[in-house]
Amino acid sequence: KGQNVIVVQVESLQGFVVGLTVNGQEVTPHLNRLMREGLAFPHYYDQTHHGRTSDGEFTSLVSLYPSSIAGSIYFNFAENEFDALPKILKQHGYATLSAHAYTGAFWNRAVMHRNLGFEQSLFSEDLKPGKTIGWGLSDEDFFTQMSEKMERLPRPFFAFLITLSNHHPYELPPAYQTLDLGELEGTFLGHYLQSVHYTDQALGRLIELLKANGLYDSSILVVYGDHDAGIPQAELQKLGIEPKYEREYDKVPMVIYSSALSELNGTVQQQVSGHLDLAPTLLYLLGISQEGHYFMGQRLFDFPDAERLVVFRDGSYVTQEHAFITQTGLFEDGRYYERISGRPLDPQAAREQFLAAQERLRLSDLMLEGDLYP
Ligand code: GP9
Ligand code: MN
Repeated sequence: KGQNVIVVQVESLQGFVVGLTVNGQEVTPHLNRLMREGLAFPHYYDQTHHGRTSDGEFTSLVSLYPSSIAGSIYFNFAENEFDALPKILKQHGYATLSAHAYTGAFWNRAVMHRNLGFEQSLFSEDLKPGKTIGWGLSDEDFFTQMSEKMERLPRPFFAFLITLSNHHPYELPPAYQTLDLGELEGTFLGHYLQSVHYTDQALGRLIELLKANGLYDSSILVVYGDHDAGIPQAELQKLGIEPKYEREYDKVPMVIYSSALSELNGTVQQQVSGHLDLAPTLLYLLGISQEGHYFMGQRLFDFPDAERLVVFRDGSYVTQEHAFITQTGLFEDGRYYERISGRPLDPQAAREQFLAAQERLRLSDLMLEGDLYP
């Protein structure tokens, strides 16, 4: 209770990189270490849809599903009133800051971040110049500026930092490519590995700065990926990744570290979960009651639930034991599997949970399209 909250949403950080080594080199050593030091969620599914990064933000902060309407909620429902994590934390005395090194017009963030309750938002137009990678300021310079910024914020604060450097097509300037990739060098996958390795290094720098200024031990630090990396299957195969069903690898790393988690630090939570679970989880950790708040996700603590459904916008879902995957949204087109082994099962057994998943999507759509929060 009372700790600062620092949430880092990492661009295109997909789950398969965790613990991965290539040519004897760890691809994400800093993320791996944080996952060993904090509480790791290896089955955190990507629940985004058309809105990509903006869906990553929206599902995590608002805990509603992405919209079935083409385009991003950040544009289509910018006039709505939402009950979002930053707004709730502001009501509980938190200073709220969001930051991202691209223009505030992109994804309509300048408008939506204010709507969601960020008192202050910093975009490329507000940041100091520095080294540039891809679309803008490098993650390393971004984190350095943000560390200085967070030091000066009133306490407690909630900072939501969205990275940028690890963006498709992942073509990092040669000077930043530090992995020795052998025959993967120059391939699409090779570019991604170099790029995600760079962002991991920047994350390591952020953690170092937070340790030096005392924020590491007075904050809850959350790091997760915004969505999958969009790597073609033929490329993933080079790492021996062969999905037994669609979405098997559509997971993003998720880790929570807080000095106050004591014995939970250093543990791995095997339960399935996803983006929508972030807001209720953080409120729970901070001792803020969920009463009067309407989340479609579920907190990741103190909530053992074998029936937990992680629902995707297209009507597919996973549970601890099973995965139901439909390409068209229709039950009749669905396939049903044992989630871990990939063994195919009779889809008829999935009907009841499919309908429960449909009901959740319907309620979420009603909240969104009816602007029902008020
Ligand atoms: C741009 C960045 C990228 O600001 O967040 O968005 P994406 O293309 O991943 O949706
Ligand atoms: Mn993105």
